[in-house]
Amino acid sequence: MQTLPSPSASTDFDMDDWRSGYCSQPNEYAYEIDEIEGTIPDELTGTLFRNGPGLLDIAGHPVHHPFDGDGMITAISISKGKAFFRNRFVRTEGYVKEQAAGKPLYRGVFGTQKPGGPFANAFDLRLKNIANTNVIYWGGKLLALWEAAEPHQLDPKTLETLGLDSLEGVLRPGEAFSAHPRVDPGCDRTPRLVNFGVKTGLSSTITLYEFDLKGRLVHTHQHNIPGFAFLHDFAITPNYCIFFQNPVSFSPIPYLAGLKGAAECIQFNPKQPTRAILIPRDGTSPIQTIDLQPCFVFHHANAFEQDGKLYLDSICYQEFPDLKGAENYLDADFSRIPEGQLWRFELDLATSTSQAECLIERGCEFPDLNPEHVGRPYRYLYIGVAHRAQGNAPLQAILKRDLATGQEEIWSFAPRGFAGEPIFVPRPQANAEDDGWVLGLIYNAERRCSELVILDAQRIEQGPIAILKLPHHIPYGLHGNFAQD
Ligand code: 3ON
Ligand code: FE
Repeated sequence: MQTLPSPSASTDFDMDDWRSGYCSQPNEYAYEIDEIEGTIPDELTGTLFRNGPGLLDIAGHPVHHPFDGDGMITAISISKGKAFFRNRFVRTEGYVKEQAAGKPLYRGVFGTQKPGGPFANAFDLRLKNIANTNVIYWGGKLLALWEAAEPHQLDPKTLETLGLDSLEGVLRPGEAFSAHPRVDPGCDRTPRLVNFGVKTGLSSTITLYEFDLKGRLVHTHQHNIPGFAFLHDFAITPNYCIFFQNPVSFSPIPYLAGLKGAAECIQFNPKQPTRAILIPRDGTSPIQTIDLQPCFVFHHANAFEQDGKLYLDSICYQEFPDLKGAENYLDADFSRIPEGQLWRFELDLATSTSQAECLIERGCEFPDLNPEHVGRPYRYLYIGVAHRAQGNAPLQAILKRDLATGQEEIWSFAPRGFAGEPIFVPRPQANAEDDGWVLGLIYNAERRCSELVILDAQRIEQGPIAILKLPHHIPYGLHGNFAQD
């Protein structure tokens, strides 16, 4: 095992190093990666697609929060031990117009404002679909996702933007489609893409969609739930879609008045429970709700049904992890922001009661698992973690947890490397759940460049088996997927 130095703010990372990963990357590249340390496994073939904010400024005006940055897709295609890199901005209407105008023309959900103060921003309630959160390949289409509007379709080879995509007329213009679809591997091996869209208000409407492999809608149903619901992600089992309704309220006056972004008007109410909402996938059985301890959840790792109970593994924050009043996200005081921790919830459907247990205390985000186990019992979880064992800090390591034994394996990129979402890719014809690789796009602050690292999922502690060194950086990203050839 690597020796992890004792936790202390000065040993695991330097603030300027961390900040430097949030520089804009305005360039678009296409080249074969020629600096490779180690060896790319021959059996690893396909394309890693990632999304995230590529610009942290609009023509020199900094965004207020990275989640407001224009979506940029990175694609790294791997075949026969070689790798080809490409990155391209999604040509959203907002990106195209702002780049032409040379100034911000829209407000961002996370607080970016147009120049000119509150007068210039008040009552401008248009949403700029920035297509920056996830990218999936499904039904022969590459789709860039942003949860508050419809997807953008891209050419999977060139990453050229083909336009907004209504999914064959399923979505109305501007209709929400979450950035966290789940692929149900299917009991009969016919996978389905399951996703939702939410329309918020005094009550909220959740629409569920299931698509077949060709991208055709096979099932949809709609449900109204009481109260404001900020639902970034969900989890599925063969029988349920599961949502966590965070205990938050929305006070939109500062947003309407041009003072704050919509997401900055969310307040956490620690005295209210978090509510698990279980929607049967048949679309007709009644919805069940179960109250849980108050916490804030963006992401779920997985869910499964076992012995009449429903288990859900989720990244929980003690409260909404906002910037705690920092003027600038680059000056965020990590010690004041709660860290995410992995909790397992056991939901008893017969009694509508729950129990919760913390599985990973170390600050963590961005879980992944073997895609064959989505919605089913599973043993191995991969997740980005902080280098230090306690407290909040940037993600600098990749952790694999054996949920059966509690054993953990870590590989850390500290002090100068910063991690994001690890992606597990099964080895073709694998027969063990962890037989495959873990891919991570790491920002190396020493070189001010990013690197794709490949780890053997059964030997995390041996470190990367290959490091693909890019001659430039990719700003810290959000989510992505590996499309196997
Ligand atoms: O009333 C609604 C309020 C609201 C917040 C209206 C709404 C639907 C427009 C809305 C919009 C929400 C949006 C657009 C959310 C987008 C979220 C996003 C882009 C990213 C979320 C990321 C979450 C996490 C946990 C990231 C973690 C990052 C790190 C650990 C560091 O890299
Ligand atoms: Fe997410």
